Amino acid sequence: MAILDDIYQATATGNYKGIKALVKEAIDGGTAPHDIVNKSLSAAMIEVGDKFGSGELYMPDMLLAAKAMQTAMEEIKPLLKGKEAMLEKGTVVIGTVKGDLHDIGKNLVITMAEGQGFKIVDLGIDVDPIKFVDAVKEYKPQIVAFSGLLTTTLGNIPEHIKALEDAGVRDKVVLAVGGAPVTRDFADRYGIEIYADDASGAAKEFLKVVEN
Ligand code: B12
Repeated sequence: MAILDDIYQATATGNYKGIKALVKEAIDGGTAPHDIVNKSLSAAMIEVGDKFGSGELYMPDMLLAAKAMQTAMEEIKPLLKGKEAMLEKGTVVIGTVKGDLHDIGKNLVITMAEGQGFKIVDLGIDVDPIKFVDAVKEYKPQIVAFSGLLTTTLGNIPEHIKALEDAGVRDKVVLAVGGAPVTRDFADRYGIEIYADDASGAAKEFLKVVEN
């Protein structure tokens, strides 16, 4: 579909000024919001990351692409939250692991989980392990979710888990992890129950926890 290609290009080239109009056009024309997120926005971010990795694009290009995606999400977010959102099925504490500043994927997971009726406690980026512990004590969530995009800072995951164990709350929650470099194997290695490779998958896994 041409409009999905146009939104893909606008994201990949960081055209944050033009992207809102394109997203509106797509929605008015009946394009599903999920398709815009998966086929245009997320797909373009992968291309940008690959090109950054190979030296074809630079940091400002990544920042502009991120801004374009975030601008597009402002239009799409309200559409992803259905009437389910009124139900409050459970609580998820979520944050980007210590040392990591990436939050676009985390925010997408939040949007999808809110759309499924979860209350979200968003701890933000570069979250210290103790903040997760404090949030578990305060909000008594069913799920604690870590987002991580850097292979280096994913190395902090054991520290995050140990903090929960030391505080005696690890067994009171189901853990989840995700982010581009994360795999099922990685999750298994640390005994993390939930892994999903996209935001809809994450929300589906969260639902299984509260429906069991
Ligand atoms: C945008 C971006 C940035 C932006 C971030 C803006 C922001 N507000 O987030 C900026 C420009 C700030 C940035 C900075 C850096 N970045 Co960067 N960045 C990216 C890029 C291009 C896209 C990431 C993204 O938003 N993707 C779109 C979202 C939707 O996808 P996602 O995050 O994977 O999330 C989805 C799933 O993974 C899943 N998910 C996510 N979280 C969770 C959590 C749970 C619980 C579950 C179940 C699922 C789940 O659902 C999401 C939705 O479908 C990636 C490339 C890539 N391929 O990932 C590089 C990338 C991650 N960055 C990289 C690097 C190296 C950096 C820098 C170190 C660069 C530098 N030299 O300074 C810094 C790091 C700063 C820091 N300390 O964090 C590398 C990491 C390499 C590695 N192996 O570690 C990548 C892979 C680029 C590359 N190829 O080199 N970056």
